[in-house]
Amino acid sequence: MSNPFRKDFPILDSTFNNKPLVYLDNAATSQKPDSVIKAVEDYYRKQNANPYRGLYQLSVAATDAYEEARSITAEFINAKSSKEIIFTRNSTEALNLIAYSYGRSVLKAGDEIVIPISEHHSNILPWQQLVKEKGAVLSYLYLDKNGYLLEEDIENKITERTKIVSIAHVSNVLGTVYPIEKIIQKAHSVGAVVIVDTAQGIPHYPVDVKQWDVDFLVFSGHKMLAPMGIGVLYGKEELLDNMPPFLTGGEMIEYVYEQEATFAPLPNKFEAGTPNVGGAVGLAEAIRYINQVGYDTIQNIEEELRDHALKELSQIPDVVVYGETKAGRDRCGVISFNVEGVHPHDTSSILDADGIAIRAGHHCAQPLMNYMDVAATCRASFYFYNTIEDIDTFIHSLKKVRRWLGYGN
Ligand code: 7TS
Repeated sequence: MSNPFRKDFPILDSTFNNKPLVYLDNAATSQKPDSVIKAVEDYYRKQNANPYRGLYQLSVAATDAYEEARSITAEFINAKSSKEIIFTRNSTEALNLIAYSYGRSVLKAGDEIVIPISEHHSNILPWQQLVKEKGAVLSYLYLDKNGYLLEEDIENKITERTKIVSIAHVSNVLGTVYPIEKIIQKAHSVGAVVIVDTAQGIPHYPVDVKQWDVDFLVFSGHKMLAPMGIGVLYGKEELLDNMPPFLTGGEMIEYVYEQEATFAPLPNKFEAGTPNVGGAVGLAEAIRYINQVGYDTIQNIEEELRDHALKELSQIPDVVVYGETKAGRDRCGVISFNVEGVHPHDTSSILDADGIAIRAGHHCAQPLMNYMDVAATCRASFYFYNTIEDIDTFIHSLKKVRRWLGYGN
């Protein structure tokens, strides 16, 4: 294998049924390099204590490690200040925080929240709850058959009534890369704030919050080489400053009286309870690793994988690919497909027998499945440690699926 990064990921040496693991479920979670595993281990071996609370040196070391991770994260997305970085468990928690804190305090009856139909449930359900509570409206942007947002929807549905636009950077089902800058400009022109869910974006594309002028950004560490249980909410300082706390309790306070409390300044106001310091240390190391590899390299490898996979898939009769079937910069290496006449769970199980891990189901995007009029799809998703050989093994196995199920081709 010519990919120089594979050796850094110990799990990729695993075998299943005596077949080497072919891991193509990177949109669900990425694998972790040795350096991240070691950074987390070192933290627990040498620096673990409850941060902020202790006045002894070990607690100060834990606090320093946590705050260093925050600064590294701020720099990674070009935030103005590390006060704008709130650590959460994942993207889901970050989106809930925005809905319950920001959304609840600004939204009024009749106001509108606009999201694409392709969103992950984590970027739908918090808004559904909020609009019910407020008597507001959840309005959808729809897609053309290639998975791109309809121009007329962007033009006509983001209006003076729109208070929030919340959109994924990259679709977790179709791999479409959405026109974030255009959406932000349009939303700002009507005075709406924009939330970008880059859970599927930032593992593959650089993000610069200042260049985008985005109001809120969320992502999950575990999809970009870091451990599970650490996520990020970025918010413009002036927005975060004016928002009420989401969760309350230890470490997010300034002073607590019998009936009242005052809250800590940013970022601690939004980080109630003992934080995931080990996770934050792992995230900082993941960022170092990604920076070392470089987004240009990541994209070059992934584009080659994507192009090869789309070409090979197009040549298998009875395989239908959803969304954009041609390669292009606005489509990344997340490919949803079905084998005609075969339930996606069966396809996934047959591939699993060959050691190939893909996803099958609704991918937490049921409104999109309904819109596309399919119950479920298979999904293969790539990362820079995958190889052309991985794709070839996957394609080879996929070609057997209908035959195994007795279709005779
Ligand atoms: N937003 C997007 C665009 C996602 O793809 C996901 C997870 C989330 C939010 C939620 O992330 P979490 O870390 O809070 O769970 N997507 C997927 C997926 O496609 N398969 O498994 C998880």
